[in-house]
Amino acid sequence: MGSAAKNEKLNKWIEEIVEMCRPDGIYWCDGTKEEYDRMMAKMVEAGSATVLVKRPNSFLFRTDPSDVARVEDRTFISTSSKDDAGPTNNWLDPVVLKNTMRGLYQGCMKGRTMYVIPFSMGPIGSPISKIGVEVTDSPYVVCNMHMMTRVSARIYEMLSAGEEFIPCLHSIGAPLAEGQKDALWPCAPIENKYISHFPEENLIWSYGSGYGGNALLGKKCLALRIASAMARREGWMAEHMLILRLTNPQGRQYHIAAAFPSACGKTNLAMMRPTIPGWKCECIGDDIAWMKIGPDGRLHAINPENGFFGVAPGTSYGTNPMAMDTVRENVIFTNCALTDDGDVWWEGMTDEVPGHLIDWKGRDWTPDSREEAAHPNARFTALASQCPVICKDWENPAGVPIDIFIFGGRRSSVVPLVFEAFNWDHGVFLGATAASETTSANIGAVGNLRRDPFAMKPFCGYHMGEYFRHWLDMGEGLGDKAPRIFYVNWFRKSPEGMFLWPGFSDNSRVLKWMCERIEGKVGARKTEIGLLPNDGDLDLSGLDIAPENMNELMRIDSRAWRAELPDIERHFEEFGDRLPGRLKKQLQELRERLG
Ligand code: GTP
Ligand code: SPV
Ligand code: MN
Repeated sequence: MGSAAKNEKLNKWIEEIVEMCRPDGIYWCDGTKEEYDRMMAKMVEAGSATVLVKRPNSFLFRTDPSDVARVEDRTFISTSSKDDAGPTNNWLDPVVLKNTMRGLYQGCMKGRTMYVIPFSMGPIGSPISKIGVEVTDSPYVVCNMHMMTRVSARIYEMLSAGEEFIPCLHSIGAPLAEGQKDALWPCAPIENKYISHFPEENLIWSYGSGYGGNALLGKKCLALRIASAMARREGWMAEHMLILRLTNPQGRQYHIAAAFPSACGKTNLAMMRPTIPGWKCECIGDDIAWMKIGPDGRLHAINPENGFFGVAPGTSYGTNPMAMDTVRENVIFTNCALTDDGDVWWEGMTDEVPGHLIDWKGRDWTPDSREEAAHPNARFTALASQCPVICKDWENPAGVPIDIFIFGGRRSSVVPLVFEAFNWDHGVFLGATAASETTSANIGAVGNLRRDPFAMKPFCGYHMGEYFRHWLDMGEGLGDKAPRIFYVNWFRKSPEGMFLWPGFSDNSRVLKWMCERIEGKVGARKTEIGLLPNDGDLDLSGLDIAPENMNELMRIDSRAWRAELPDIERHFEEFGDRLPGRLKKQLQELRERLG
């Protein structure tokens, strides 16, 4: 078999997989550009990748129409006791689940090459980083992992020296019979898809999907679900958060970490270009933060990823110019539309809609077509280092000290533009009760309001009630060095269904208010739900916004908030006796304030 590393656990694991999955051959990845180019060329030759002549070294993939997003219904946290997975996760007994999956894995790589990908989440060799090894039969996954994680032959040396790793097994679940022609995007039917996590043994088994978080196992599976369980055991945090550095005109730096659910604005905020003069924003990460209390007693965050897997639709030079500049070259596009001159296009990219396109399903498309040209969850994969506003400290193993936490979501009504938590417990309550309208980042209904605590409902690898407790414990550990907590909603709408707030770069105005709160430069008015900006404190200079829109954005409708209470109560009841009493107390206090 010819292993690339002298690591007993690794070689035994690989042997077992070969025995079970029966690939035609094994390839040990080294993460080099030659490797990437070779694999991409093969996919172009096979017809699964399209060369984009307008963008150097960039390619377009079209997935099977059934394989376009994460599959939360098919995602499992498999702990020996069901109670340990908690009410927000799908659970199956590990013995039962492994049996079912072994059945599916049996011979599943026949006719295909099995790739072994050694990768690091976080800079290679940094004390906070974790090593993973993903085994996959998808060359698309290999190329994406090259960008989203640090893939390198150096990791084989570390493994040979006895370093620990997290095994990540992935198969698209589509064996090829002798002489059978391959599909352009092979995958398994939905009922055979399994995205399984065994947090008690730091193990990931994924079957049947080639898309995003289902298949690039370093991302949601390792860096969030497995890492969140490790973080709780070891006293740190793994969160679904962007990280940014904001610098004010005096040169004072603020580090902000914000948790919004999938497709609710993390990438956009992380790369924002402030509209307010003299302020600067730099990106450290756009999706995941790993945070530890440092020697200075503050919370330090790193971005464990190496690239962006960003939502394409809605991205334009008007909304997110830094993302547009990030994706000029060396990009993998998935489920975008193809223009006649060999570029990609998606809804919202340009004011002028092209007269003809090939849509994400490979069909001719014109502006008269009824369906969207790009899938709403179409994505780009690009290196973080290509982002023009990437922070010079983004790979610093010591991380950056967090000053501000932001929670939020997509709420067309009720929730104001911004408010601040009264204190840590109240902030944890805001995170724990966060709600958002569902998006196409998951396969399922779009636009349904659901509780998505800390934007972690799909990503918490253990009992959510214990996760709340962990947040409270971290607050105790941080004491007066804890970040201040805010809540935002960029998505409130008018009765006519228009966004009231311009969003994007104008969100800098809201961040500025937060920084001024920290400095004690501005006060705030105490309301039932939290601390709101005083009139005139939110910097709206140069912004053309109707005063009635501003009023609506800041309005607190006590009746609507009272109407939220039964749903929050039901949500909390789910956690039974694992719900911390301090959160029950917060709910009681909210009830009293609302009267
Ligand atoms: P994931 O990668 O799924 O975790 O998503 P994300 O949280 O990074 O969301 P992203 O920044 O990609 O934004 C998702 C969608 O929301 C895009 O279509 C954006 O154009 C849109 N969006 C982001 N920020 C704003 C905003 O401030 N206002 C409005 N109206 N839309 C926004
Ligand atoms: C998300 O859904 O939050 C994403 C995209 O970041 S995926 O990697 O597919 O999970
Ligand atoms: Mn995400």
